[in-house]
Amino acid sequence: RSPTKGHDYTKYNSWATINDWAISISSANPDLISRQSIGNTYEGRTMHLLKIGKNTGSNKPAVFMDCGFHAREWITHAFCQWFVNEAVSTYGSDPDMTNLLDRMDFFVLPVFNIDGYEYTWNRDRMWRKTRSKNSGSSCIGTDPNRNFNAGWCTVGASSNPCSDTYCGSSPESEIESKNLANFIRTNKSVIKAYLTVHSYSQLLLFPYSYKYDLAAHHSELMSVSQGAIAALRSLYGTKYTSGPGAATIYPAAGGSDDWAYDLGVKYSYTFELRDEGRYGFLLPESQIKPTCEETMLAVKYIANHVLNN
Ligand code: ING
Ligand code: ZN
Repeated sequence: RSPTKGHDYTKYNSWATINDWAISISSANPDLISRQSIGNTYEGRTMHLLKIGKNTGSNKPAVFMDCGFHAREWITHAFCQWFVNEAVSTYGSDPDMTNLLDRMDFFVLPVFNIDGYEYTWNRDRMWRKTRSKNSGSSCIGTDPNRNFNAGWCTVGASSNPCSDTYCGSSPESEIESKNLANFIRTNKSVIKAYLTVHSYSQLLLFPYSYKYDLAAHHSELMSVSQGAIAALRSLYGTKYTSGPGAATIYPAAGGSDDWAYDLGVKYSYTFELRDEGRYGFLLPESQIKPTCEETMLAVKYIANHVLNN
């Protein structure tokens, strides 16, 4: 895979570098990766989705995973790149990964909020939201994780465009949210799991966040999350907590995991990667490798459960 040889997975990479990497790793692994657009961002950048899995010609169950909902959560963008590389590098040698890619597909969106990510590189490292204009306000952006149609803007979200948790003018008002939601709606017959990667706090959350009601599949979601965080912890001892969003972190409406779950994607999880606040969003590059390695174990655990149930 020479075209991707120069890519540094242990550094934070700019959007331009990630975009070039996605093209390279796809064309270097045509038997395992295909690349498609799900639409453009507000500022006109293309949201490329990678489909990773052995092409069998038949419909396989799929796991959908996105990174970079929130611009400043840089470890998440790094994790999606790591995941794709690990998948293609260990296919054929790791029996577990080989089995997963033979029998299922992973849809990976390495950067959801591309405009916001660019902004964190060029203007404001702590930017969270999208970069869309709001009518009647000089404040920019909507919180994409308050912009989905799940108890939209009822709790833990703001109707003030200047807030970091602004829910937008309506559900899916953001083109990025609409593009993602349209893809999942169109492919919901194959998408069995929805994983959205955030940072930080070391949590593995599942529905609901917009209400305190337990999800219909609460016990299974809980036991899968416990297995996943145990697998994660087995590598370096990193402690995670898992549970329903509202009770575990805070009540917040409009999240993509709650929306996907109510659409019918049973295994819907939000990761909150390292750390617990020492560095927060400014996680040092020295922690990219261990964070990604341990998180791989949790994602593989969930994927195996999906495959076997
Ligand atoms: N945390 C998430 C946030 O959007 C969350 C927590 C998960 C809220 C699921 C709603 C639904 O606030 C971070 N760090 O962004
Ligand atoms: Zn986030």
